[in-house]
Amino acid sequence: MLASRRLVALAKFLAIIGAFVLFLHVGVEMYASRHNTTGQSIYDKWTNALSREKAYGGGATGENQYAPEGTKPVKAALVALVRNQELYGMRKTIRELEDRWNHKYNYPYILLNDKPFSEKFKQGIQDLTKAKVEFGVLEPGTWGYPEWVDQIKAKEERDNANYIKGHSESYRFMCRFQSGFVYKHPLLKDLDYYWRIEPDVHYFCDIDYDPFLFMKTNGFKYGWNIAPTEYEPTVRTLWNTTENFMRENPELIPQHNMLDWVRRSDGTYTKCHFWSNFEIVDLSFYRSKEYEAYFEYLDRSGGFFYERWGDAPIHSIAVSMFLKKSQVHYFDDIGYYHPAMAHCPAGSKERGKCICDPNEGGADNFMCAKRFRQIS
Ligand SMILES: Nc1nc2c(ncn2[C@@H]2O[C@H](COP(=O)(O)OP(=O)(O)O)[C@@H](O)[C@H]2O)c(=O)[nH]1
Ligand SMILES: [Mg+2]
Repeated sequence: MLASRRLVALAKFLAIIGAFVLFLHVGVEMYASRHNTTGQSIYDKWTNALSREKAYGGGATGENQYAPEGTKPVKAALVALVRNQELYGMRKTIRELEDRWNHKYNYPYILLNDKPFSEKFKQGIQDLTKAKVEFGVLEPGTWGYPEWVDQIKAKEERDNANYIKGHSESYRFMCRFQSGFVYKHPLLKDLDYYWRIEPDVHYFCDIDYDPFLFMKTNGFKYGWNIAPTEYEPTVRTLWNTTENFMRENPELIPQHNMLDWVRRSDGTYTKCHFWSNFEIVDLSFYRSKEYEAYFEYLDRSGGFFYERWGDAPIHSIAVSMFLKKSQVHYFDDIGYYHPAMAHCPAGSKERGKCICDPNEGGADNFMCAKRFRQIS
């Protein structure tokens, strides 16, 4: 009798424990789905990840299509303009990019310099990767002043400039090169896409797919990651010059464009720009007659030297004039840092094993990122 009472008590105790465990499990599930910032269920995320793996080359390890020596699914490369003295900054960038992504994909690197690379630099980079690395010197005429620029006036601007890099002549050569010449360099002539990289940047998350193939498959022309506003004193007449260009070349501006991103309803310039130290681009965009005409027009005006026009606002205004929003992709899943600003993807713990704190990666909340999401 006593034994059977004890048995009943034990059964009740076990039932209570069982109910408690069940309750706890349901609670955890609810909490997890409520705190899933991507708004997807765990199942959705899993199936999306799987289909993305297949469509964009994820899980490519060991497949020939990404063998170091072989041709890749996309004619593409990681491209940097860099100086010999930036070897260790460049090594940091490439080490991280290899660890986070390229050890599986083996896309080649193309490094360019206005001076010949030292043997130490070349060896120091090639040691980091089994992918092909090519080193190139810039073509004559692509670094320096065009003949029509008044160099005395340019020097006056540098001497009086009160903004970051305002005193630098080489910085202006760099911005002009990145705006109108990098994609014409002979080492890039067979490329369809490039991913621009720089020394001393960070990639916070694993990237488990091929962004080049992703661009190609979706017909994207321009991919970006951080979008700040430009500092006014560096672009004092850029918008006026652009308005003149549009007025004089209306046939080059398609009706479906993205101008609302850079132009307010009252016609003024938002100064929104894609931070071009990270950009993944279908190079046919830069090689188009529209882009070329715009670059020529700006270059003729001398604003690279009489002000300090950056390649970022120029690329960005060109994107806004000539592309549709559906051709422009926000790589908000790529965690990225360039000195001064960072983007940490939402849901960074679950996605891509990021090492950044999404609460600190404020770039997603920048006015220009929001404006991009709002425009159609
Ligand atoms: N070869 C070479 N590369 C340069 C020169 N100036 C800048 N760069 C490169 O151009 C890119 C942008 O320059 P950076 O100083 O990072 O400009 P910021 O990102 O606007 O602050 C980096 O990859 C630099 O290594 C230069 O005079 N020569
Ligand atoms: Mg930089």
